[in-house]
Amino acid sequence: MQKHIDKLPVSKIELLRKKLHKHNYLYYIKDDPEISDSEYDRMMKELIGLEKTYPDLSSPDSPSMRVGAPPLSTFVTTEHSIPMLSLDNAFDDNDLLEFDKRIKKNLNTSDEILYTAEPKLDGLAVELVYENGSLTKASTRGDGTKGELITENIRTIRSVPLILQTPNGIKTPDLLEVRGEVFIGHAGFKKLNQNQLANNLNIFANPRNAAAGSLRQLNSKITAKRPLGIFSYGIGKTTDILAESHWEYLCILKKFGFRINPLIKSGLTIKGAIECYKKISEKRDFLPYDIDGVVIKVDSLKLQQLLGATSRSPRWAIAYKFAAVQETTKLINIEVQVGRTGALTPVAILAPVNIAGVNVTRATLHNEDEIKRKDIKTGDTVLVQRAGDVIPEIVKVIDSMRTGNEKTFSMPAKCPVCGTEVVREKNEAVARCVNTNCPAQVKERLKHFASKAAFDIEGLGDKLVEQLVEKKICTSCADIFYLNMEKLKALDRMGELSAKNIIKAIEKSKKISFSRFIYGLGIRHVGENMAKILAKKYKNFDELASRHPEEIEAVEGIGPVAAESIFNYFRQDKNLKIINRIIESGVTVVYDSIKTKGAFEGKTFVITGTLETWTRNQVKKIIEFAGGHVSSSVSRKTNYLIAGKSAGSKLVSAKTLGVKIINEEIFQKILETSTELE
Ligand code: D41
Repeated sequence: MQKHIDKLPVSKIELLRKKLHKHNYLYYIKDDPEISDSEYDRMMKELIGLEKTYPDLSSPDSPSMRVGAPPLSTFVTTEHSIPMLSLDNAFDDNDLLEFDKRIKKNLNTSDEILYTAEPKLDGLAVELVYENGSLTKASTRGDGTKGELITENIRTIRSVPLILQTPNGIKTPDLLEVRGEVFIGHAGFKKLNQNQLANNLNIFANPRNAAAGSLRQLNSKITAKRPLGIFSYGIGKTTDILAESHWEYLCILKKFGFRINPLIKSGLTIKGAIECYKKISEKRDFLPYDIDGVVIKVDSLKLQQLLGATSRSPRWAIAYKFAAVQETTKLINIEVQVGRTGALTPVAILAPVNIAGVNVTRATLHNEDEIKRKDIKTGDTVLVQRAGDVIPEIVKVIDSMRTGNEKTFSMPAKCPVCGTEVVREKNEAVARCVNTNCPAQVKERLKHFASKAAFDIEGLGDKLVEQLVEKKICTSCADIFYLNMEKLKALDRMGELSAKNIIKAIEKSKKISFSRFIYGLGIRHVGENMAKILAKKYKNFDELASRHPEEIEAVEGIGPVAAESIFNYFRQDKNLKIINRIIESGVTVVYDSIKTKGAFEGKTFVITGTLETWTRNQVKKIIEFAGGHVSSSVSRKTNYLIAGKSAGSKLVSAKTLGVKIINEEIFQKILETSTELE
């Protein structure tokens, strides 16, 4: 009997997809629909029906994927192939003229430089990866180096092409990484909050928070219901794209079907860019989405390349920010905080006030001179401003509100925490507590050390750190690694389980990259990015500690002040002792120069004899990290025997079986040169 086989509706599905892609583009990118919404919905319904019946024909590129995919359990992080740098800021015309001067000086030219000016969307930067014309990966900017994989969420955004358009048969590149800003417009934001309210859910303070919350949904079906949009502003890594300017890049992106902000202007001199900033500022209140400034970019890609970047941002771009939103409130008190480096920072305690959607209760006062200059007194009514993510600050005192009962502030002569004399060095605006053992400093150093970007010790939060320091259980970061159940259980509100979890988290943190370790030390002027640069440049602590300031300063991305600070840090015996104690506790540093990951994939090692520079456990951890395995006895399957001093019977067996024998020195060499073992 012959079975009846349904003819697969391949061409029908393909046609529907093609039509839906086209009408999606006409609606969301061109803003010029050809068919009614109900016609679109009907086609989509038909497609979804067919894909349900024939699951083998489903495809990640299908327009139906915009409704969301099955939920994830966690987000996976992913590395950007080219770091997504930040933008430097300009706050007035003069900053912009200085930027232009710097560029001319760097390029050693007096020729006019041409710029593009684009509205700076107040959303979240993302990267979209297209392989052979299809969207395969999308991620958040994250820390610039690594972001979270949010592919399914991005697919739900209607203005993101799932497949690249190829008008007039333009060739699709094998690889195209597109960068853009995801945001929620005003109308969508209003509707979303009405909806949240109606469903008894929290409302979002502002469109940016709403966009961030929507992108970070594990369930993309929720994201699909959020009114997210995107404007693309640049290209990351790519193949096959020939362009000479940023403007050309944008035109190519437009052809591929990306939404490009219509207010972008190119071919501007610096004066023209300032004019453009003014025009965009005037339009700001009428735009259907939030912008917080104008990004000015050198147009020529060749000049961009010549200018390069610092560790933080490209030298060829700057964000000219709009003046921040301001409110008035009462300054109730001025507290003095002691930071990680001993710097005393006066902080204004304010009567709570909502500024652009955020509840503000504190503002930084920077330093004593700033308070004097602005004539700020306790009890004053002050104008407070908040700009983007920046800590709120006081703009000025409202003189007319003074009653005469205001109190003048003076910096304490002694540290408010440890009582040590406060020192303010010549040419420095900050006063410092010079006692490096000051509990406030130790606490801040510990918090920094355990923070996410450093040793990332879960559970070692502010409250715990305060107790550990106050009870003198930890006087330095190294003490963290000598905590045990007994010490932890003696603390207030510490149960058996919490203590166990903390010990576990500490153990977990003991394998750490060189850059995180450097960052965790909290050396003045060494941030995350600089720590990464140092870890790439220097093999290990010995090498880093032996360098002179001039040598360190010669490294791209490191300035003279940081170089001096790094040099001084390693000249202090106390610091070297802390590093040694940390390493002695069993912390394994994975050096950048050691491209271990996968280098020992599938290889079996046996360790024998007495090792001199490593503990057996360290060697084991490194091998396992690199994908290898450590076994206790030599067999034919053993690839390598690491032989220390006075090796015995295992060495004999290895020789008889023809197993390759290496000593510690060779093991280290293999790691450092990242030679793949054959
Ligand atoms: O509209 C924006 N928010 C925007 C952000 C833009 N129009 N251009 C940008 N260009 C860059 C460089 C020059 C570094 C490629 C950016 C950003 N960066 C950016 N967004 C978030 C961090 C950096």
